[in-house]
Amino acid sequence: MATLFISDLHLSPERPAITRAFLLFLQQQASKASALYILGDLFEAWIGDDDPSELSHQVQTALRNLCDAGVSVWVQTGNRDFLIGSRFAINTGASLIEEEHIVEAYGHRALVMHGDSLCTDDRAYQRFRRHARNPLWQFLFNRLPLKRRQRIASKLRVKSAMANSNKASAIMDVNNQAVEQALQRHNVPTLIHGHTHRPDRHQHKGGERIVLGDWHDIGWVLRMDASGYDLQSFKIAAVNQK
Ligand code: LP5
Ligand code: MN
Repeated sequence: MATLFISDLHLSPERPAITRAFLLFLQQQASKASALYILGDLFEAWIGDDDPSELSHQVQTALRNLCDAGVSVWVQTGNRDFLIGSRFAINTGASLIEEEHIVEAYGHRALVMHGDSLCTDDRAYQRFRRHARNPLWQFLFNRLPLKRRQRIASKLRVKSAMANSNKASAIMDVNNQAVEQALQRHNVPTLIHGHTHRPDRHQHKGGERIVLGDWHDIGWVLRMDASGYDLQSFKIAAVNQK
């Protein structure tokens, strides 16, 4: 048995291959695990738990089936799907976890985060984040009609892509001091996160940082079991051809 970690699938109706790969992953791999942690940005953009789209329904049903099969599912939100809320949790049976959460299993202890809050050099993003996470803005956004929310989300995505194309790559990576402080704050030897789309394993002063990858032509999953951690990738096209 193992505990699995994934993040940054960015599921959207425009990329059906990723959704198919995710559904296969749940059936074939996650169903054999003891727990699945989704560390944010499962969706390209989540505009509220009342979204009646086919994708939203399909994904929630698949997660519900996994939970019903006895796998514990934990969902952390990212900068694209921070509006996932209690209705999603009830529909799926998954537990929503805080933005800094400790996982203890198989003799390991790890801090899991989406990763965006570690990118402290990206001042423009951190400013945007403070507004987007403001409960008042979220309350007002949630009350807008669905179509309007969809339009705002698409506009934000375009603005974000434009802003990113002008940012130096290093600014969009984590800040080492923020990483070391997080390891120290929680007194853990391992930090697992996504967001930066730079899958790798790094040694820091206070411990190891394992970075999950985003799903595009390949998918990424981190396995944690009694023998340690294993960051694995797999071809998404190959999964779909089966
Ligand atoms: O997401 P990605 O990978 O492109 O870049 C992120 C940061 N960008 C974001 C923005 C999201 O992509 C937007 C998705 C929203 C979906 C949900 C809608 C709910 C809205 C609820 C509001 C209460 O997270 C990007 C980082 C990058 O990661 C790397 O870390 O750099 O940060 C930015 O791009 C922020 C910009 O620097 C500044 C933001 C410009 C937005 C201006 C607001 C104008 C409002 C227009 C609304 C009509
Ligand atoms: Mn992200």
